[in-house]
Amino acid sequence: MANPLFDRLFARHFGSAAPFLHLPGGGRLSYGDFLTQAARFAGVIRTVGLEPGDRLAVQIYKSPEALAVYAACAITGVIFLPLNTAYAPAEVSYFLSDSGAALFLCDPSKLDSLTEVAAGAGAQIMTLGSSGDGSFAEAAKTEIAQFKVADRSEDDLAAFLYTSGTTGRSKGAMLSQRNLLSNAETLTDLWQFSERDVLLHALPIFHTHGLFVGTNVTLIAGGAMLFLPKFDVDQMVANMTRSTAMMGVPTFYTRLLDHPEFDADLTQHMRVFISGSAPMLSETHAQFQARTGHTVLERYGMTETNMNTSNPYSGQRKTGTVGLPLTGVELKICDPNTGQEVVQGKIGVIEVRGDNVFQGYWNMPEKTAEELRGNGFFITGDLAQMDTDGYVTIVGRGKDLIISGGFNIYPKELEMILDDQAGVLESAVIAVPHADMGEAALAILVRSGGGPDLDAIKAMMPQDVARFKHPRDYIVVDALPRNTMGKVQKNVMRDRYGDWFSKP
Ligand code: MLC
Ligand code: AMP
Repeated sequence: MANPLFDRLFARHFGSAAPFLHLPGGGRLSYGDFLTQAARFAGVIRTVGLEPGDRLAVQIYKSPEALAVYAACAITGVIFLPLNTAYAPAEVSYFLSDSGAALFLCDPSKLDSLTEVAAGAGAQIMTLGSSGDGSFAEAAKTEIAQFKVADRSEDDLAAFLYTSGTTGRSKGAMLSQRNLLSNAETLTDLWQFSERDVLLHALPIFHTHGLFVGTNVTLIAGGAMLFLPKFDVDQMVANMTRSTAMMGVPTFYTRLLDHPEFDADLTQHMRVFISGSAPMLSETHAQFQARTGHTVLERYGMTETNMNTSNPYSGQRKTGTVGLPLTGVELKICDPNTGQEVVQGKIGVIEVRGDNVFQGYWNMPEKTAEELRGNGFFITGDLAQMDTDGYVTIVGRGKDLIISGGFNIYPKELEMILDDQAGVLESAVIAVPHADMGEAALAILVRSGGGPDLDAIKAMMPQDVARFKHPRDYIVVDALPRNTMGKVQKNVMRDRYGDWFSKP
């Protein structure tokens, strides 16, 4: 039986006493023990009736057990669908129904609020807590830890990751085993990860960065992770000397730079610091270099494509760029209107093709066709230029998207809700620079009649929308700026309110 994802990420670690996860309290979990747990979880997945190709959705807090569910999906050939733990029940409901998830795992504390949601979507519900508690973990205790590995090929789907769109409706990006494996193997080689590495891991494991980059690279290299439940700057500093490598979003780096104990001594043994998911400011690069002597290695990726480009490990790291296309990734910079490649040095939209590029959006052939060309190139929506050495610099986004602390916020999703509120004629949500999060959402509301009741709006939002998406502030105006064609000019508002979050 073949199963490339299991064979290349997990199989050789079976029975190994080598450390896989170091825990902040000082405990550690070997590869062998981790896989034994995963094999038991695989048993439960089969016992409750899931077959290869079925979807298992999880909204659980980061823990070794949560990661073992990912491994259990690889063993059983079930498609892993991790959800942001911040999503509200209404959002979870959509993901479960849209994906047709057969099983949903949630934290025991959320069982009451999510039971109906799962039932409404036709999914079974079980619980898995961050200390290994819950009905799923209980059921696993009676399963035998045997490796009945499902027969799968590289073309089979391994994961769905939902990503919102400019229309406001989330789309399930279908990732095949080949998508994940090709990218992780390329990155392991490029960044020279080995069994000697300990990755300081504070990212969530429901997104590409923490799951497919951080975890898969570690598994392929046979290294270990210092597995923190979430980013906490004191914990990062406390665990830095136990690690050899770190991956993070730019907010991790700015917060570390604000910590008084973060200096060259603390980081001198570190092999590499990698940043991505959002642009790192030149001043952050410069401060990091001045403080630690390390040049942050910046790379660029997407949910739909895994990683596309990276600065080199050994060659020149050009700060302000996202580096060179990865081996096996074809990258073109194209005219957004014609799709033709622009002349070298000109700005255009990045298009990429390769084994890293996803298989399309689940049940959305029209959306897939809009972004994934028939010839295999994916239109990223990121605006960039390439220098004469082939390094790519991202200069902006063609898509209306806010990236806040590495999480995506789609203005359209918020605008649709805000437009419906009493006293609001229309709304625009824009990205405004924010010292901590890079960008934050600012809502501009056009008053109708007596105007909106902002307190009522703020009170209404949490039921439907995850908190990280909520606008950080609201402004009420008489009209939005429009061009002569009547189109709302978000660029004018971004200029006008650009210092909103930095004003004293
Ligand atoms: C938390 N909050 C955020 C937020 N994170 N608000 C806006 N943007 C964010 N990213 C809000 C919470 O809702 C809460 O609001 C308050 O901040 C405190 O919550 P917290 O959980 O204590 O926040 P904190 O620990 O400070 O989290 C910030 C963070 C985290 C930056 C550490 O967001 C994070 O880990 N981001 C990483 C995201 C990531 O992995 N991206 C990769 C995507 S993959 P309130 O109102 O309740 O106080 C991808 C492809 C690629 O992009 O290239 O990698
Ligand atoms: P997501 O859809 O969450 O995967 O976010 C992907 C988007 O993050 C990309 O399309 C880019 O806009 C952005 N991104 C990722 N890495 C970088 C980077 N290093 N610099 C600038 N933007 C980035």
